[in-house]
Amino acid sequence: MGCECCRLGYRAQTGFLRRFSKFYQISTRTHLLAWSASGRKSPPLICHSLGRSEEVSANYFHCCVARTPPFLYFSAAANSHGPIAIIKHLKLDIELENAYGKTRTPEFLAINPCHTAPCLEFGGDDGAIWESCAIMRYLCVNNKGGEELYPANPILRAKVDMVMDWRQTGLYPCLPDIAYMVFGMPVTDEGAKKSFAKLIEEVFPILVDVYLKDTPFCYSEKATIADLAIAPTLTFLKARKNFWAKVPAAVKEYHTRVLEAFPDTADNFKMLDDMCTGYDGDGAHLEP
Ligand SMILES: N[C@@H](CCC(=O)N[C@@H](CS)C(=O)NCC(=O)O)C(=O)O
Repeated sequence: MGCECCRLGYRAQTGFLRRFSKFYQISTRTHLLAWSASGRKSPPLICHSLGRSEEVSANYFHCCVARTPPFLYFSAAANSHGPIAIIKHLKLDIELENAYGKTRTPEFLAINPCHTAPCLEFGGDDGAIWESCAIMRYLCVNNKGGEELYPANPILRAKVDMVMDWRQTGLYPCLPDIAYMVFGMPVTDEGAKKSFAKLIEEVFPILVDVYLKDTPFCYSEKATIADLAIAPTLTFLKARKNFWAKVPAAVKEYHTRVLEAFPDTADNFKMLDDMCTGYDGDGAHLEP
């Protein structure tokens, strides 16, 4: 992302940068490219803060913040939880950027025409990738410690990949009608009941009796990205109180086990949990 301030050649003083970062609650990694202050007359600058480009101009103070990629654009939804958990677990130097309300903006669409979060922006000619499972694989393959979450053994890795594909094609399509009303999206009771019946009859038996048959996590003694793909999505079922009551104990225990394996992400998990358990609108008390 080009920055008008670079062209202008301003440079921040270290002390100012520190105060500015604290004031705006931006990380020290954020790069303050230029500033001018105290009545000095300067031309309008292009501000890239919060992923938006907007012209800023003030009488006494001009600033420009340009964060250094990579960033992970995330949402409150479960699709973002896996990538966030990896970034926190492996302590990666990747900034998190809330994509709420931004995914249909021209700036975001230029980065990700599929308008989805999570989205990992590399910056420059490298562009970005989206799709939560692709992001999780990329983060693990390219960072120290990643093998812990994405096993190197070819057979085990293939099974983790298989479970992740199944999550996208078998499990996830059952969830929108059950829970997307918490995001204000239209759903139907009929669709929710049908989806829940499929979860009970087909999806959960595969999860419990096949993927978790011999191990506490999918094909593994330790949590992997396959579990990060699956478990956070199960929180959605709490939006329908009477559905959640009928979720098998083994599925609930697995859900808890995985989320507890990533304590650094507890706040993100809790935000979705609060949204779902706190939902009391249409269909909240539907019988499955
Ligand atoms: N298959 C995608 C789904 C991503 C997705 O649907 N993200 C939603 C939030 S759950 C989103 O960002 N929607 C915003 C929009 O479409 O503008 C993945 O696994 O990452």
